[in-house]
Amino acid sequence: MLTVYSDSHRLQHGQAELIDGTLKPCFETPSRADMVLAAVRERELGDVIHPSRHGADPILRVHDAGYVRFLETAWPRWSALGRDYDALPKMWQVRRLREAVPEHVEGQLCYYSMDCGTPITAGTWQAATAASDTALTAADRLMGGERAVFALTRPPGHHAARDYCGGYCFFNNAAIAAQSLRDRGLRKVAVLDVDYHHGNGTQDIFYPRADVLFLSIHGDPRTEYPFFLGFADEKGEGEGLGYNFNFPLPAGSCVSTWFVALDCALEQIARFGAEALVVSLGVDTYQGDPISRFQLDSPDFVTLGARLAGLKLPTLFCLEGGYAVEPIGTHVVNVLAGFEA
Ligand code: SP5
Ligand code: ZN
Repeated sequence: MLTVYSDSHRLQHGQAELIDGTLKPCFETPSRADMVLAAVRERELGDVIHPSRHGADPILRVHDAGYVRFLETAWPRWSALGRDYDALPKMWQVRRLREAVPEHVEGQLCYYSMDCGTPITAGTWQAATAASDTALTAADRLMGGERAVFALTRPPGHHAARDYCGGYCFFNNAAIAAQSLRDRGLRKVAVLDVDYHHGNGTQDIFYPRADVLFLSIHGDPRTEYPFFLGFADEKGEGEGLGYNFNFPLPAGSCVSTWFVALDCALEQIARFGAEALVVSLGVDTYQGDPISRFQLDSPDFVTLGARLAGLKLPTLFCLEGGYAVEPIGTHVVNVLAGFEA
């Protein structure tokens, strides 16, 4: 399988995230992508190519223009205030507060963020645009006839909604790729999110639409991040009603429960008549993940890949979460090798 990868991911190297009430070193680190690339090479998955630049247009197909401008200008404006540390928000636009976009970078940071775990750094813009270029280059190759392509995207994307960042995500790489496939002529695209956390950003982007089916299997938001979206009764709106499927599972759910949900999701994708599949591939479902609570073990990721291959669709994988850094490469490549077996 072809892999698309850019070293520019290293430019996103946040210092700290707010977790359990204190600032802790970021779980989302450059070493994650380094480990995945090392496993791709070691297991001889296939060629590794660099992304080509696609500019802002394909990003603006799924993200709000004001949000994109904010991400581009946030660091220069923040550092112009004499701040040489990462930008993190300190409040949110909650119920009954004004919805107007503030003028000051500090206010905009709060307005355009979902949490305090997603630091904007000197290199965030470059890293995030390189990640979306990685997904877009993978989409190009898929349209060129590849059966499957792996976009080794970092920072991840699935928590990034139309107009906010969060959950370590800035641009929604999987959504940008799915939209690109639509814009190049595919009529129906499915996005399946197997990360431990609900893909709130991808759901937000495609919620009113019937041309992109979104499905997510994740820890139940009654107890798990991102708390405010990902319930089973969220089914889409307007024309999109019936084209959004959430499979929330209790934290601690066993492997067989997880695979039952996967089978339900796969059945819906087949029924929909998808012409291509985009997989938001988080491996934080692993039993040893430090911030998640499912039970998958290394061989289960091979099974996941094999099940996905059963759909017989052109498939684009985008890397999302997975915070047990040492085995992350094994788990990701297990999925991809299981797909190809
Ligand atoms: C892409 C992705 O997987 N993003 C996940 C973001 C989750 N951030 C908040 C995690 C909070 C987990 N709390 C567990 C505390 C362990 N002591
Ligand atoms: Zn996750």
